[in-house]
Amino acid sequence: MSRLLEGKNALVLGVANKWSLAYAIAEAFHREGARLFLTYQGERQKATVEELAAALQARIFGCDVTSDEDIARLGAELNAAAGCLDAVVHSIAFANREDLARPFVETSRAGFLLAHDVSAYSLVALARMAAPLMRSGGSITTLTYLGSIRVVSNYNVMGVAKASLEAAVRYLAADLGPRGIRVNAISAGPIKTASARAVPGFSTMLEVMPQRAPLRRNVDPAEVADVAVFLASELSRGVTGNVVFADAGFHILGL
Ligand code: 1JT
Repeated sequence: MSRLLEGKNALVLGVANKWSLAYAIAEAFHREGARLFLTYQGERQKATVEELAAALQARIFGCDVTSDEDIARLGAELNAAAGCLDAVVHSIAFANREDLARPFVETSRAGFLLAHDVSAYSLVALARMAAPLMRSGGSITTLTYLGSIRVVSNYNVMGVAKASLEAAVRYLAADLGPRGIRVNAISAGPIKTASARAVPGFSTMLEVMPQRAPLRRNVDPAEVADVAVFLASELSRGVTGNVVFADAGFHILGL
């Protein structure tokens, strides 16, 4: 069986630990023959990401996506190490815990800007850095959640940041399409990652899925990762500006 990402250079941002969706995606990319470049944020994560990267024969680079300087340095490091890039996976989001726990109407200006900077603007900045490295076209994929288009309890400012992220996917797809660069999002169902655990009421979401979702179950990181493989591969060469739901069908429900 030929592998779907054989010989492709892929940058994956957002690996924090082995439960990260970004890590499941990196594992699937490795399985499919990609050469991997992972980023970590800050010295605290370095050792963890270093260890995870070793298993995937991946190179690692430090990058805080709120820093233009860090993104420029990452671009230069990738150019030196790989010369060109075929795929980018953006699996990064942040909001203050208080902003998730409080009603959306209470969101502070600083909390709103931080959530949007880390979770949405970072995709724009990374796309601008990556595009010149995607010399023979490429694929950029980000991760989103249903809270962008529906009101989900406790998601609050993150839902608004994800709405911005999904709109950015469409505008980036239009800008970069003429250069053969596709931009898409995966809307994952609830999955128990470290980020998710930090959110009040998250367990309820996991319990509702087996009762209500069309497939009557939760999704796992490997299923999200396989959609990411598809979006980075030639199988999706005609797909751009899209949001693909990997959520056991939950998003279709009215009720
Ligand atoms: C962040 C967090 C972004 C949790 C996230 C996220 N995108 C999805 N999740 C999981 C989730 C969270 C809630 C939810 C459903 C899924 C936490 C840190 C900031 C970034 O609704 C109950 C709240």
